[in-house]
Amino acid sequence: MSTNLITLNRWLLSDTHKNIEYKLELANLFSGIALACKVTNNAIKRAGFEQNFGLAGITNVHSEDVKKLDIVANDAWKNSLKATREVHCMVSEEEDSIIPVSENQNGRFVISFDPLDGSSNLDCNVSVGSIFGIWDKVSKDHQALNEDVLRKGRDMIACGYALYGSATMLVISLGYGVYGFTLDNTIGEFILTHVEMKIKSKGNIYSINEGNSVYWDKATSEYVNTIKSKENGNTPYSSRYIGSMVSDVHRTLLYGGIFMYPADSKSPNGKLRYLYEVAPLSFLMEQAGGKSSNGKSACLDIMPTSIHQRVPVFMGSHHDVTTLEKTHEKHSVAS
Ligand code: P6P
Repeated sequence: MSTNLITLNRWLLSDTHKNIEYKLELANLFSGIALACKVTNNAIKRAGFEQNFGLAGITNVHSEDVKKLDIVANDAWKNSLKATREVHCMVSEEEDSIIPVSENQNGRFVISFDPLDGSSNLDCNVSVGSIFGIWDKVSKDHQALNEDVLRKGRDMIACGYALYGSATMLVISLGYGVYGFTLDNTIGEFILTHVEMKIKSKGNIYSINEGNSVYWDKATSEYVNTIKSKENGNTPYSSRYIGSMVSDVHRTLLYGGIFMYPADSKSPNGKLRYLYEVAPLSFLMEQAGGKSSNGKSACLDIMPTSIHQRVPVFMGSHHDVTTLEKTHEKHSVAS
C-alpha cells in the first residue's frame, strides 16, 4: 500500500505549476470538478438501484430527449462548481443560455461543460463521460457577457474529461502536457496514474459513424475508403466506434488513429458542440502531440459565435489528421 500518493489536489499544488499565478484558485475549482465527477460516477453506478435509467420526459435546447441522469449530472456540476466560489459564469450542454453566478459567489473562471456526454449509451451500460473547458474571464464588470464565454479553445487555461468506464478516470491539461488520474474508490481520491500522455504520430484505427456514409461529402468518403483499402500495400485500418465521444477520443489518445464527426448533408456543421466537446478534447489532443481539425484548419483557432455552436471535427494522430486535411484540400481545389 503506497503512503505517498499523488492526488489531484497535491499535483495541482506541486512545484510543477509554480509559474501559474492563480494556482490556488484553480486547485479549488478542480476540487469542485472532482466532486462533480464523483457524484456523477456514483449516480451512474447506482442508477439500477434507484430507477434512474430512462428518460426524464423532457427535451433540451438541442431537441434531444433528456435522460434522468442528464439532470442529476447537470445539477451536480452546477452545484459543485458554484460552491467553490471560483466561477464567474458557466455554459452547460443542458442549459439554453449562460449560467451567471451571483456577485457574492463570483470568481474569475469561465467554465463550459457537458455534464454527461454519450448519455444515450447509459441504459446499456456503455461507458460515458463528462467534458469541461476553463478560461480566465475577460469582462471587467460582474455581468456574464458573451465576450467571456465565446472564446477560442486555444485561449483555455485548463480542460479535461472524466471517463466513467471500467475505471473512472479524469484526464486533464493545464497547458503543460496531459495527465491522467484514476479514481480510487476506497479513499475517494483521483490518483495520478498517467504522466505526460502522448499519442502515436500515426495510428491504424478509424472511428466514425459509418451509418452516416450516405450523407458524407466526397473528401470524407475518399479518405475513409482509402484507409479501408489494401491499395499501394496499405494495411486496412480497424474500425472502432462506441458512440460516446469521450470513450472514442480516450481510445484514440491511448491507441492512436483518428476520430471523426464530419459535416455532411444531414448535419451541415457536424453534430459536436464547440465549447464543451470539441474545444476541450482538441486542446488535450494537441497537448498530447496530436492534431484536431475541422477539415481545413485547427479547431482550437475557431472563434464561436454562439454557445451551442456545432463544428466538424477530425482529431487524433498527427499523420492521420494531416492526411485527412490533404484529401479535403484536394477536393476543395477541384470544386
Ligand atoms: P451519433 C453523444 O450523443 C454524442 O454527443 C457524442 O458523445 C458522440 O460522439 C456522438 O454524439 C455520437 O453521435 O450520431 O454517431 O450517434
